[in-house]
Amino acid sequence: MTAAGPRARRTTDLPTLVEQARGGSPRAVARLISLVEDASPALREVMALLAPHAGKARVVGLTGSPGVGKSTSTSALVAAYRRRGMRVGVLAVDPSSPFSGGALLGDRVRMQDHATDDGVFIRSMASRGHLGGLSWATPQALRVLSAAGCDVVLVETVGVGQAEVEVASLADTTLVLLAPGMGDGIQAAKAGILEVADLFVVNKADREGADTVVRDLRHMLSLGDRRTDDGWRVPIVKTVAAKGEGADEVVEAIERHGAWLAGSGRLEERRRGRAADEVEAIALTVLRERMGDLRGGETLDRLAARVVAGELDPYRAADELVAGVAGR
Ligand SMILES: Nc1nc2c(ncn2[C@@H]2O[C@H](COP(=O)(O)OP(=O)(O)OP(=O)(O)O)[C@@H](O)[C@H]2O)c(=O)[nH]1
Ligand SMILES: [Mg+2]
Repeated sequence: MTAAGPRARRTTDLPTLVEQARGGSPRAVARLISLVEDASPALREVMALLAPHAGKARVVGLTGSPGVGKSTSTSALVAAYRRRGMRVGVLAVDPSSPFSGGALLGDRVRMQDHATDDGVFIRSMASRGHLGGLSWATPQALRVLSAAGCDVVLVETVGVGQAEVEVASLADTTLVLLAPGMGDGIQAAKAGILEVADLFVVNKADREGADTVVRDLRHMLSLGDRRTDDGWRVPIVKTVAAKGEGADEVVEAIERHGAWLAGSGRLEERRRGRAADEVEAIALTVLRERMGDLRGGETLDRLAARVVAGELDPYRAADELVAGVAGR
């Protein structure tokens, strides 16, 4: 991670690009997010330029099983926020696949409703498999969208598993979506999903079984009782995202959660936690790169030889290596 070198200078005038993005240019926003996606060396300068303008957007994460209606709900929420005159960013993150796949393309088609609205930024991002990709790429993309004047950014994760939980840690408010006919209420109990929800959305309420899902959820929440100390009671909202029904109620619940977060000091706490994760991820990347540079290099060779000769134990050798790497 070096400062923007000659390559970056030639291809982009970064301060101009950042100014354009701040002015709301969709092209500039898209280019900056591409830099994030590509883990470009120019990011160091971009992030320095963005730092004073970031952190203003509310970040709302949407997670849930495939097909539950995340993209449809995102689109309905965009419409609801636009009715309130707010600028909205949408980030569809695919942490599992190295390339933007069919799912993201499908989402783009669904987002066509908002494609011509200049108060909406929509962007898909694959983390291209770089180490700790989500933990720093998503916050950086969020910074770009925030600097571009988004009042709220909706983050939809494509893919399942750990990523669902990981994305939750990136959001101010996490929506967990469920739907009837997708393997009963137990679906919520898996993989820590219940713990990350600030708000449950039972989508496809036009289908039979929605009330059962709500009832199961209530039951599970009462058993868990995890939020009593927090003072936040996790609401359950029923929606028919395909018709936009319930989107306003979801936005209102998100607003209530936002007010609670701010009032209780949790917002600051969550954001600090996120920044710590990001700084740590970048630091580890830098260290890994420097260690990688050392591999086959003189210092490591010399230390290895001393370990083989019995002059040095491997811990002391590692300490020396780390000290050398960190001190550069
Ligand atoms: N009946 C009904 N169908 C819905 C509703 N909302 C979404 N759907 C349909 O459910 C299917 C999946 O919706 P998506 O929004 O793509 O779901 P998703 O969670 O984004 O799916 P992945 O991105 O693949 O994980 C689509 O065919 C939608 O039209 C709803 O409220 N009612
Ligand atoms: Mg989707």
